[in-house]
Amino acid sequence: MKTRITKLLGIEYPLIQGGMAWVAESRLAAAVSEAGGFGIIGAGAAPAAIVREQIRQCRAMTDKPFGVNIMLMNPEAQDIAGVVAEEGVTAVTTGAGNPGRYMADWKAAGIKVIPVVASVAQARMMERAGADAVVAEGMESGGHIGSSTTMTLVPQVADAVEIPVIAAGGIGDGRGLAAAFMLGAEAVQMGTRFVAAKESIAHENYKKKIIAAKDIDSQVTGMSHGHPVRQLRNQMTREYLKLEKEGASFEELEQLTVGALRRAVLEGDIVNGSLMAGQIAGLVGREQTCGEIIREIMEQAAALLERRGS
Ligand code: TUI
Repeated sequence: MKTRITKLLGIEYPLIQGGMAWVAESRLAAAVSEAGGFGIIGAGAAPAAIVREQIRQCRAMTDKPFGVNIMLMNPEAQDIAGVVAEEGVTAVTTGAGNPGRYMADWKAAGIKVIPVVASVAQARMMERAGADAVVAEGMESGGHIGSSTTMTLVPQVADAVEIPVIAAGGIGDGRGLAAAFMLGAEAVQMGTRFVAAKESIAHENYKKKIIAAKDIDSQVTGMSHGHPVRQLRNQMTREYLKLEKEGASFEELEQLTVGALRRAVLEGDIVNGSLMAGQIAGLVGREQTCGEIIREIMEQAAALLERRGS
């Protein structure tokens, strides 16, 4: 299953791991890359010095290509952008903003740039700015989301740009990968299934909640003030949505979510933490190694795509 993305990144399989804040540290990224996918260190809210350390740790664990995701709302984004250019990872993915101002430095350092987009307009803008590919991320995803579904977004982005498209949002097995290819994608990005991976540092409580989740167990908070975030339903999301319905201010609502992702990932706070996960959580049945996950998905997808071919 060789595509422009496997070629661009120098990887065996067209499968990249989402850059989940707090969860996607060097161990997870190295495990995904070792298994033939593309592992990504999620810089999240980390300071630049920590990101540098994570890159060096990852490099000590694998000689395969890997990348870094930069959440552009992070006040340290500029410093992290510099660290990435200095350390020279294979690719950068970006979320929650426009990476245009960093593009020239990354290109000069030979780094591939892959912005995550939630609309056709953003995809076009990133292509014009010099992006090598885009991740088209549907609202089935966990975390900060746009408003289009993967089914509608991916083919429209694939038609709108010449650069290759990676599909994300709602993909958790080989059927999802095969479907994404039918929509015009040349790789997929998966987050939720890797949160529950053996090599993920997410707290066991968080992993168990994903494994126990049903199809309708996620909720989107923050829609009213333009910051929609998908996470598993718990006391925090119920309280948030109640206050949001009553017209609470952004500042008041934010009190509930400050540090909530960290509490979920590191402390296993499943009551008041933010258990970011996509709608595909209901499909995640057990904790597996990244190698097992990737092999299973690729075998299933290959069988489906072969059957279609015949
Ligand atoms: O970034 C994400 N997902 C995320 S970031 C995140 S960290 C967080 N932590 C606590 C609370 C809230 C967030 C968790 N999940 N996905 C990629 C993505 N990027 N989706 C949508 C966008 C996006 C949004 C605006 C891309 C570009 C953009 O603006 C560009 C422009 O200038 O129009």
